[in-house]
Amino acid sequence: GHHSGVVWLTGLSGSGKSSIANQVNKKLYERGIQSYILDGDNIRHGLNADLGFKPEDRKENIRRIGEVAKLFADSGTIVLTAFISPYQEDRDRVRDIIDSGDFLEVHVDCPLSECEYRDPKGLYKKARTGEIKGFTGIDSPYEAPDSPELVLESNAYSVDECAEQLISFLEKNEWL
Ligand code: GGZ
Repeated sequence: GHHSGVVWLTGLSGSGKSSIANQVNKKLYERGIQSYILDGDNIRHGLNADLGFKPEDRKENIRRIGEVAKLFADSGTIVLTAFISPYQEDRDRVRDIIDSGDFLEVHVDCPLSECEYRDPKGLYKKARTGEIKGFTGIDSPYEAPDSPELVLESNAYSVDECAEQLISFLEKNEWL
């Protein structure tokens, strides 16, 4: 049997959190391990549709996601979350509600310049022109993790390599 818990990916918009989570999810499925992704698509459009991107809304977004992640982990699932989660305090609060050892903070570390270059949805461009206000990395802060369990350098490695690094880390820590 595997260990259930929460793999918390944090990083800038465009850093590759969702792509890596999807690749890890696929690899776990192939091994017969139950995992589930929480991301903007299934959370911000539903449960958190009432929240925007003001600091207090991001805080509440992360708080609710933490509670949902805890429930999934309690049910025996490996939860992969893919949210910017820019504030250390908010990530620490999630860590505090999850059983010790069952929370892995993973920094998907990609330079802002690269995220901005990728700009898959054109949002950085809109942030630069002022069409979007309070965009993370432009005019809203991103606090890199103080002491993450793992750092994935998504600019130096491919999505598949980052996924493999995460899987190896899970094996080393006896989650798999
Ligand atoms: C940051 C924003 C913003 C602002 C819309 N700041 O590339 P994306 O589109 O898919 O990822 C971003 C996503 C961030 O939502 P999160 O729930 O991960 O944020 S947080 O953890 O801070 O609550 C981006 C889009 O939403 N987006 N406006 N102002 N990202």
